Amino acid sequence: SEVVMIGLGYIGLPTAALIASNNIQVHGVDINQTVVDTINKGQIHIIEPELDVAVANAVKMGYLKAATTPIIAKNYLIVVPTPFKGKNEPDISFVEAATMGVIPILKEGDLFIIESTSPIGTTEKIKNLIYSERPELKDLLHIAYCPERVLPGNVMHELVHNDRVIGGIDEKSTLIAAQFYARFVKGKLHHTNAKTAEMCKLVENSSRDVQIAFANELSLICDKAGINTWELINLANKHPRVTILQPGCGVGGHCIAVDPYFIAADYPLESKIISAAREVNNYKSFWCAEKVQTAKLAYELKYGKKPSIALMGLAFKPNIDDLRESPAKYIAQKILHNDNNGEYFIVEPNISEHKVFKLSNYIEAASSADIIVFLVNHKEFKNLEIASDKIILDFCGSLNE
Ligand code: SAJ
Repeated sequence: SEVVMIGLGYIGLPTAALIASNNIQVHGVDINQTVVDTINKGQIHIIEPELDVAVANAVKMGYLKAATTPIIAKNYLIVVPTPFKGKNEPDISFVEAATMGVIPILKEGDLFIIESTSPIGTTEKIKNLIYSERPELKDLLHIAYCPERVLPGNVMHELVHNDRVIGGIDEKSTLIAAQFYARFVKGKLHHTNAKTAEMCKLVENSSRDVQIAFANELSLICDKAGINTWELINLANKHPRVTILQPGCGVGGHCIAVDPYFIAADYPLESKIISAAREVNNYKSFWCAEKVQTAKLAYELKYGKKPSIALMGLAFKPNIDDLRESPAKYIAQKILHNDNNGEYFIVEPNISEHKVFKLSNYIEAASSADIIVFLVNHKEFKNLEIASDKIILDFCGSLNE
């Protein structure tokens, strides 16, 4: 095989399929036997537009095969998760384990790439690990860090067209890694060193987190001041050098709410704004849940009966069906947990059923409930007709565009 791809998840599998679609032989590795079997049948275990066709074709043409162990290749890519251990400490043990798995088969001239989001200095650590196990290969491998930056929901397009940052442990490694990506990436390939590339990935997501935190902080101030946040932000953004993002019910997903901790854990004294942004964005979800609680009590006091409540949206962002690490789901769980005999309409137009929540149709929910809570700015909610006697809590600007 030409390429061994270790980790066949949300990034590894699409990347493997893309490389294979360029008639390059890819051997995919995953520790999960069910995932391996699914892929070898030409099927997929994750949801991502266009991925099903790409994998089916790659497997049918014989360019993509999956297994639980690696084989000898020329290029090795590590695309495994880097979760947390304890409280917000990044855990690179999957990257280390994946590396250990290929160390015995590495040979002179091979290219070894880490794509997993990693704390600063990880590539250097992994280099030392490899050379301590195989001292005879010292300086004979090409090792680089090349983060992915694709947007869930648009992965197959962005994998090809986004620019990439390529950071080798030396200039030759950077060059060889860039030549590899040039075979399937159309975006520009920017050369740097490994440390800068590692930090670049973390900074991109931290930057977005900080900017969203600013919008969320404004929304709290506006709520107290009696000002419409969306009108305010829209007006401020008319200034030629101001671009404020949108407030919401918190920040979710597996990257933006996670990566800033990778910087803050290693540089706690310096990461003041980065840490504060995490706090603001986490607090925003808690605040939204409290607001619903308050509205419910106010209704009970006024009408002497419990209101029915529609919770509009569960996904972690608009117009996708991904509920993982979703603040809207967290808020819904918190509200239902505090009130298990209330009448609720839980709405998520992008999925048909859920194992915990009984889902309702969004039009029916908006016409039946006494209190309507917009948690996610899905396109379906934009032109909803809502009777004037309803109480509306719009946390994501659904009614303001
Ligand atoms: N959000 C807001 N207000 C906004 C924009 C977003 O509240 O104005 C919220 C969303 O609702 C969501 C969260 O932020 O809960 C994150 O959504 P997102 O669309 O900003 O980002 P992700 O997590 O889907 O993907 C990000 C992207 N990074 C950047 O845009 C800098 C993507 O390019 C990365 O590849 C991905 O993280 C990753 O894998 O790291």
